[in-house]
Amino acid sequence: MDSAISDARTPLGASADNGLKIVVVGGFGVGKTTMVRSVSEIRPLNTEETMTQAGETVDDTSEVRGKTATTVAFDFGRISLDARNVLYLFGAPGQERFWFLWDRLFSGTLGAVVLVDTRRIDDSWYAIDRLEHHGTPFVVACNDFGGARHSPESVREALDLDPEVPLVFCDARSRESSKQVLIALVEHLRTRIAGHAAPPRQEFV
Ligand SMILES: Nc1nc2c(ncn2[C@@H]2O[C@H](COP(=O)(O)OP(=O)(O)O)[C@@H](O)[C@H]2O)c(=O)[nH]1
Ligand SMILES: [Mg+2]
Repeated sequence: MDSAISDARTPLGASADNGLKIVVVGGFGVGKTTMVRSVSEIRPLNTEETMTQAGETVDDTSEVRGKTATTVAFDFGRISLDARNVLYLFGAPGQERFWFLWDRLFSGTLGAVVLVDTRRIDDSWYAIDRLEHHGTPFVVACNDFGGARHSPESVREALDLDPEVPLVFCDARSRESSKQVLIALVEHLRTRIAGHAAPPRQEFV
């Protein structure tokens, strides 16, 4: 991670008056917190809590080696696009016990990134189901945890993805790679908007 970026507390420009919101969702340990941290220009506010023994039977950490913190509420990061437009990033917890937060979180959302760990594809189903239910546009990003890389076709099939939903591979620890995921989402949004007469103005709420 670029520490010069993560350590900076860049003040938000006074002229920034248009907030755009993107959410990063997916199962436990897929790299949501990592991605929000990688691309954010501020030290992201997050609510990582050291996992206690009480959570041991609740959160399945067997596939997530070295993970000692869990996101309690959500991650929050920010990217200034230009003098007026600011992108806010929210990383939403995937665990079932936080699902009540989701509907509020999705209001006013421009689009979403669904992060997938290809070793645990099923964990991201719920996110996709909720996004489709809300009509929120999204891209699917397979986070690289090493090992054999799955073909895009096999991931699409496993997730039963609509052919128009973009599928990309990324490393959430890399700022550049995470940025490419956001660009894929923005391009997807532009393609969708081009197909509609009047693009709705989205506000951060
Ligand atoms: N190898 C690898 N590890 C990653 C990647 N992204 C995240 N991790 C690690 O996976 C663990 C879970 O990531 P985290 O961002 O906390 O997941 P979250 O529960 O979705 O917020 C952490 O130990 C990260 O350092 C990645 O792209 N590659
Ligand atoms: Mg997290």
